[in-house]
Amino acid sequence: MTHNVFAAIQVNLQRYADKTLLSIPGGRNLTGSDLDAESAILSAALIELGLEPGDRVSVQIDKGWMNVVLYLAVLRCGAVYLPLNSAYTNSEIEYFLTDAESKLHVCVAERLDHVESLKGSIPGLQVLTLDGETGTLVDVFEDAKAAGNSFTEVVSRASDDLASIIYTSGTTGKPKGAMITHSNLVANADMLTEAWSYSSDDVLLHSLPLFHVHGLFVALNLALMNGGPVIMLPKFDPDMVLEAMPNATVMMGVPTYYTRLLADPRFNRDVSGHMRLFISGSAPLLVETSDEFFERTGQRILERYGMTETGMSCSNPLNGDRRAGSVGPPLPGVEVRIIAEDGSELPRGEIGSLEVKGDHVFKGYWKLPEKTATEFKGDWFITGDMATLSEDGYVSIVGRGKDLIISGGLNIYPKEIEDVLNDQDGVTESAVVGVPHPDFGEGIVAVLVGEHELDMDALQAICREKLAGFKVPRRWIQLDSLPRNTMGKVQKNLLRDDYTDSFA
Ligand code: MLC
Ligand code: AMP
Repeated sequence: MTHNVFAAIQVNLQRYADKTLLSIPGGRNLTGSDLDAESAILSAALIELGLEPGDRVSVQIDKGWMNVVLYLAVLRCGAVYLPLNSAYTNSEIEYFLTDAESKLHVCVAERLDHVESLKGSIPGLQVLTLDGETGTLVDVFEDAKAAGNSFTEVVSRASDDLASIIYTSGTTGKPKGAMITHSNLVANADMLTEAWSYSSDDVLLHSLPLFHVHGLFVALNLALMNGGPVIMLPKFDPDMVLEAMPNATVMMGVPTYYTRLLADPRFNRDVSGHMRLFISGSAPLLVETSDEFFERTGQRILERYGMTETGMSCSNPLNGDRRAGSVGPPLPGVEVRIIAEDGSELPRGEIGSLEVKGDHVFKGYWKLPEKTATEFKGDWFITGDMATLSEDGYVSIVGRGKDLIISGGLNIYPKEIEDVLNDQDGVTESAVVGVPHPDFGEGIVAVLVGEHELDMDALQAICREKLAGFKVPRRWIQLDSLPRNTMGKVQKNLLRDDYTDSFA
């Protein structure tokens, strides 16, 4: 028996062969049979290019049907899918491709020259573009189709073989590749199917990016593994979302999506009344947002909790008490515990470090066995989140043990920005903090100490060159010194307090 997650998806592509499972408003509609057949053709093309099971295929492209077919084709031929945020800069991309030893990179035409220049240092790297004049992914697909090439099989995979690597940054400032196995993905989709009673009758309004766990594994995998249609929008845009909503039954999003919808007077019970489920995650959903949503629509957003390394771990119940400010009980098959600083398990109600265990927990960090070892205690994974567990088993995330900013559902590790700033002439030291932001949840403030008066515009330009746009601080402060405690550690909490109104 194969554990390839594609095999679990394919059952439904074949069961719903004539049903439209992927529709792009204004674009293509693909049935189950189209997705099965087209992923077979593209798989054949990938195999023809020399891809072997276990090879990494890195992907930095725009969202669309071809992205979905590529994802399925990579899984089908046993390769490892490595999605990359389209906002990542060339220098960020260089790190990911080199570290992952990517064998094939698929990008947009404007990135081609840069990726071609990496070929000398990444053995065997091949590059295809999504768009452009020649040598595109579409050409490769069309050539295989014209030649009648189709890989109709599914490469057998063991349960702990890798399906995907997704890079997450870390407190060291250096991104780590989370190794996600085929059985992780199947386990997580099964848990969510059960918890949310997801079925082939659900129509998913998909406006999340396809390059993170939320849009790819929680949203797309869950729908496809149930034979449920997906209405796929290129991005979150209130106009498009409101237009598509009448044809959908389930929506998933980060809290910013819901605050933006609430800011639109057209979003009311008439538009939302037929929806079965609104789900939020990736960042804390404010109680005010949850309550305002309830008042406006009569529905309580279902908040769930997870991370790249684990997929989803907790969810508020479908039926029962959806508690604002809590992420709900652990999903079926997931165990959670709250641990004190001394390593002991804390009683209910006390705040400690959240650890999780289950078949959804990833295999470890790519090429970082020591780092992996420090993040696990046996089978228990240390999430880095601070949480409480109520008497009746609800988890509430109350803070972060890790120095992390979450902006619009995207993780930003201050250390990565501080490293760039500290490298610049005249910068003595820096501290980057997240403070409340009405749209993104948190916004980034950079606090610097300099040898002289610093040119903040120049520093911002350097950040733009080296870091994805969403990581660039939006407020810049210069101080004579950073506040430190008696141990010499920078007191970021004081900086957060001082600049808390930066985006008010
Ligand atoms: C874009 N920008 C952001 C940003 N997104 N700034 C801060 N935070 C963000 N999240 C900046 C860009 O750099 C640009 O600025 C400007 O905003 C406009 O860019 P845009 O792309 O047009 O923005 P917009 O379409 O409004 O995107 C905002 C967003 C998007 C919230 C819709 O970021 C989004 O879809 N976020 C979801 C991310 C996600 O999928 N997270 C799940 C991770 S998985 P400039 O100045 O550069 O031009 C995970 C596990 C789990 O966490 O539990 O799910
Ligand atoms: P990522 O590394 O992008 O997968 O982000 C995972 C992190 O997002 C978690 O460790 C949490 O800090 C945060 N997160 C995800 N969902 C929630 C939620 N519902 N509430 C609070 N934080 C969340």
